[in-house]
Amino acid sequence: MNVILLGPPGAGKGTQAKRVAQAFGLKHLSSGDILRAERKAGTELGKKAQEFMDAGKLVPDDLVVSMMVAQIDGPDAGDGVLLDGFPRTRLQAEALDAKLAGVGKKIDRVVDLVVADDKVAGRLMGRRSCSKCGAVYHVEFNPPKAEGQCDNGCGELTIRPDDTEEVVRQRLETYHEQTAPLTAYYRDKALLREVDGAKTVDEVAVSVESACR
Ligand code: G5P
Ligand code: MG
Repeated sequence: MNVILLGPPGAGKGTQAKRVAQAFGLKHLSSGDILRAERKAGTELGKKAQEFMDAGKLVPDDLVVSMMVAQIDGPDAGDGVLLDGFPRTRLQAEALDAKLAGVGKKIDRVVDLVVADDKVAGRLMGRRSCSKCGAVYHVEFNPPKAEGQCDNGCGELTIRPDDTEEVVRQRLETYHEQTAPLTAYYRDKALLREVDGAKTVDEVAVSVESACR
């Protein structure tokens, strides 16, 4: 099974993707996490992506498509992939369809996490992330056991550099202009299932898992 998790910045894609991937034995592929790892490693791709990410704009399609296609095709794809943050444009969605069709596969489900802009902004301002294990927390909604420390013993939690008020505003604008239209693309293919993402993490997880079945 191959699943796409759609939704605005801060909708909970990463949080839910970790759970769903484990529940269904899927490989979790987050384009944002992969780009951040490229930046950390100082690769050419990471350097090219940096200015777009810091400005809340999309990294150019050609760079992201080749990066993601290489991962989808990897030997460890398991029972399928769970795509988080990809595709984000019509061109990326079409490139993904073409890639999967070429290897006799397809997208089986697209789950859209629906959360209003004012709510996601509050989530992003309070998000704390572990740069070592990738765990994601929120100071109020999903706090770590010890303030500022990862529950998995990795040490200090960090604030993502694109979680500032100005960049969050730009990320939301980018989402509405370029990514939200993908819901129509997948609705037309009868793949889209909408989930109310404005509840607790556990409540949303139940709805996402049932939308995947
Ligand atoms: P990313 O990394 O893909 P975004 O902006 O799409 O970034 P982000 O910020 O990672 O998405 P998320 O994964 O949807 O958000 O949300 P999350 O991290 O799980 O949760 C956010 C907060 O809410 C956390 O504090 C969490 O605890 C809390 N929370 C989560 N779920 C719930 C819930 O159910 N209830 C409650 N109450 N709270 C919850 O992309 C970053 C950049 O990389 C580039 C772009 O520049 C982009 O801006 N990029 C791409 N560019 C081009 N094409 C692509 N395909 C690209 N992918 C990435
Ligand atoms: Mg994420």
